[in-house]
Amino acid sequence: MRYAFSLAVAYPFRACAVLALVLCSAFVTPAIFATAATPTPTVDLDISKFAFTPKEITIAPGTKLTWTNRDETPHTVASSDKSFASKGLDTDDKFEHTFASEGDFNYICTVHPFMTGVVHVRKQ
Ligand SMILES: [Cu+2]
Repeated sequence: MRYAFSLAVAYPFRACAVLALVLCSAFVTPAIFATAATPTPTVDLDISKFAFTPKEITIAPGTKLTWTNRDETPHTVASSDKSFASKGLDTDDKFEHTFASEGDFNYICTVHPFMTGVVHVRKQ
């Protein structure tokens, strides 16, 4: 069930569809979960020289972004709408967030608020 939980976190709508399928099926097997799973698309971003790189990015819903701090200075990744926030990231620390739904997500480094970035989540 831990797998089902992570599926629900990463793909809430797909998880609902899978759940409906399970509830309707008299022949439930773990294979249903295995065939429903698709790899999560991932994109890597850098935090380097006091900037998010790329500063602006457009992704499809369900994409996971991973920020890596390449600076010697601690940084954070924190959205304006408080939908995600990292802890302080030391050198080479990573922060991941999966964007489930469409929208524009502005974020900053709370230590250096002049560091800004934006994620556009759009169906493609
Ligand atoms: Cu910073």
